[in-house]
Amino acid sequence: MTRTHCPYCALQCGMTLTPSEEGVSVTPRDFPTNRGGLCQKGWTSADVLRAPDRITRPLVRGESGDLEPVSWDEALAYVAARVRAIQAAHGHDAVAVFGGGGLTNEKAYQLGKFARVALRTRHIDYNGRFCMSSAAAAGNRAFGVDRGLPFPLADVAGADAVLLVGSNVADTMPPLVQHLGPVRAKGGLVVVDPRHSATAALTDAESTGAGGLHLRALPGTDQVLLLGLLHLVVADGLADEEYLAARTTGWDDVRRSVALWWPDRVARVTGVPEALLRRAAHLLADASPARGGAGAVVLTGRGAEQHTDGTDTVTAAINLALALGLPGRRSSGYGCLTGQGNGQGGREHGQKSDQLPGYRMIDDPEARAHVAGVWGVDPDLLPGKGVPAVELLGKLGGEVRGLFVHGANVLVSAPDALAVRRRISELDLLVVCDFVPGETAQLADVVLPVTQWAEEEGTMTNLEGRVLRRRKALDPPGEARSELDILADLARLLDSPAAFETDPATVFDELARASAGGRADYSGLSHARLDAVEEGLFWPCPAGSDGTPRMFTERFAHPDGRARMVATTPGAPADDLQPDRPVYLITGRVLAHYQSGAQTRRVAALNRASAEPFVELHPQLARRLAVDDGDDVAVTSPRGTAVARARITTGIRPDTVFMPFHWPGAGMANAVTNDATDPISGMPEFKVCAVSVARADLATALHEAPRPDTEEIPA
Ligand SMILES: Nc1nc2c(c(=O)[nH]1)N[C@H]1C(S)=C(S)[C@@H](COP(=O)(O)OP(=O)(O)OC[C@H]3O[C@@H](n4cnc5c(=O)[nH]c(N)nc54)[C@H](O)[C@@H]3O)O[C@H]1N2
Ligand SMILES: Nc1nc2c(c(=O)[nH]1)N[C@H]1C(S)=C(S)[C@@H](COP(=O)(O)OP(=O)(O)OC[C@H]3O[C@@H](n4cnc5c(=O)[nH]c(N)nc54)[C@H](O)[C@@H]3O)O[C@H]1N2
Ligand code: SF4
Ligand SMILES: [Mo]
Repeated sequence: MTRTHCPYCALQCGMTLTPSEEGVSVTPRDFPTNRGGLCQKGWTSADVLRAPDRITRPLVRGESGDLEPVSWDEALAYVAARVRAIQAAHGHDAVAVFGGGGLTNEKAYQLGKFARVALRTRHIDYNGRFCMSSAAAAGNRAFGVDRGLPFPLADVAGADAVLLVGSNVADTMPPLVQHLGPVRAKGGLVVVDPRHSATAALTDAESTGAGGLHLRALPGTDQVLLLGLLHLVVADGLADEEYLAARTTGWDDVRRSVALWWPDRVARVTGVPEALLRRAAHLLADASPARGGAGAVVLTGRGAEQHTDGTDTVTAAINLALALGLPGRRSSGYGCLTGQGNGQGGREHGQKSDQLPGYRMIDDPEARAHVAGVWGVDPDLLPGKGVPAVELLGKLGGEVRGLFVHGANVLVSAPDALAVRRRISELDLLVVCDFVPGETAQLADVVLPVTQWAEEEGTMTNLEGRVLRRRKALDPPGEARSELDILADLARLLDSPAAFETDPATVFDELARASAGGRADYSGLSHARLDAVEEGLFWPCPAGSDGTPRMFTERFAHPDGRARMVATTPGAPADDLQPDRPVYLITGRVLAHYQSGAQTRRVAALNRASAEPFVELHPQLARRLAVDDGDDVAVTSPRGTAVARARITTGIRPDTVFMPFHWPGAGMANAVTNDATDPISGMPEFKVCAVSVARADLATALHEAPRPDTEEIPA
């Protein structure tokens, strides 16, 4: 019996693995986030361990153009030789690394070190840029530190009201819904979503008895809505002036800036009736401890964040929370619901283009000296700042000639993915480490097979900032190896001036030293210490500390101890409605599939639950387009077209269609999405762009729909 955690999302539900005939079987385990619950993906997660097309040998593209099995020595020697040749011709920065928020802390740390000292490239970034970067930027700006939830998830259950902006937890983190139970029973749940999502449905009176509020805002208007709520807080005298004076700076500016956003104007921009805005503002204010309530929590998800003004939208959410005096108070605060399994830890240990381990900035001389000291290299050898993910993908085939991919499937998940496919095919070298032949691996020159969650030791940091142990239950199949071994071998072949450890506990100890004194301080943690506690430990955890479940109770992380309020101005979608593209496309997730689907599309039970992509559209729009339920519908932008079956529902606004992004091929949502990014965080605007929508049989005459073909890979 092995006690570990689910391989997928940031809830990191506790599970026990028991040896079985097929390998291991999964049973849920009581852990503070899931309390014995698991979603369908967690229940079936062991199926991916035995995926029939699992990669078990290193593959190199041969003369025939096919990927052919070779020995590890051959594969790694080939990679090292190609890297040397590219760097000799084009410089160190011509080789780039693209990481992932699913990697363990140990792997994320080692990948950042590998890029900086073995490849000596400034070009490293990761898929967390698609996911967490706007909330991280806003958290750093306001609080001086970014931890998704600065309090344990269970605290939410003690609140009277929860405002959930652009998050569909009922599908994306089902066991989390338990923590909302008491709030729903009091009628305190407020959900902002253009769709009547499974989470919005939790506010239905029939579902709870009490009922909450669903604010069905126009896509991309969350910031206006939040400024409108803050306007009402000011106008109705609901702000916690004592807290604002004692614990924040910038309130005067922010107060003045929301004067413009009176309710009637906000109602016109967002489409949310004035009466609902007033009820939401008062519900939150009455729940705040300052006004005698049990607590109020403001949470954001990707619906609010994946916009070109995402950082400012999160800032507006934080300003609202601060005005009500919530952060650092009991059962109260602001939090962002981090998405990937190690979306939190993945952003702390050096995968970001501008950061070194422990959340240190790579252009800070003191930070460079500290980390270079741990690595045993000269600080001048470390490269400078790179560029965020979308910009990095834009350089492929140009300035960047070689790419290592660890834990992302950008051919399906990146915005404007057809353009990414074109650029990737221009590379001189693409090396993909993965355990299944995802769409990106299928294009690679070299595919290196790696271990999966249940085959490895390590740590993950969940959405609460809780560091927990991933444990090994079985051996990997064939010749699959840990990325820690692969990186160490490659570093040696590239004559790295620093040594690379391969034992996860030893790598963790090194990470802990590198993080010491940084914003995300892990120096008091070790595998042994984490093994001795049942429920993990929260960072910051400097040596001698027992960790920090609740942050900001006394002070914020800025040097003056105060939170910084910054006035913001809402932006419009970068690709806004046009006469010939009169509908908004929004994108997101379904319960049964995870991200690019590389893992979950390999699980039969999940394919049965959710077999194919679809387009959700309102009956009014469907009637106008002569579309029946189940018809193929083409959704088109200047980037490309996606064709998928119509699902007609009154749950969506008539001016908006929704598509999940889990599938490649004709129905790939990211053929259509826009790669414009937030200027502060670099996060792309996945959540909104303007499209034309038509029945596919009528549309193909108008647009030559580009249909990315899927290439075969040898088993
Ligand atoms: N089943 C499943 N669970 C997952 C994942 C998965 O792929 N599948 N991925 C994990 C990861 S990495 C992440 S980041 C999280 C994401 O978790 P969520 O943020 O909950 O997921 P999404 O479905 O991307 O977006 C949430 C909602 O935003 C709405 N939305 C779209 N546009 C807007 C808008 O302009 N404003 C507002 N307010 N809402 C809008 C959508 O209708 C959708 O219901 O889920 C994690 N859990
Ligand atoms: N249209 C649209 N697009 C989106 C989003 C959206 O809401 N709408 N959401 C975005 C978000 S929030 C995210 S997080 C991204 C995620 O999108 P991706 O980055 O594509 O994420 P995954 O599909 O999880 O891809 C992970 C890949 O890494 C492999 N893998 C898993 N663990 C490991 C490991 O330990 N080592 C290695 N080497 N490989 C591993 C898996 O098999 C898989 O092939 O998608 C983004 N794309
Ligand atoms: S909610 Fe997330 S962590 Fe929990 S079982 Fe589902 S995918 Fe796994
Ligand atoms: Mo994500």
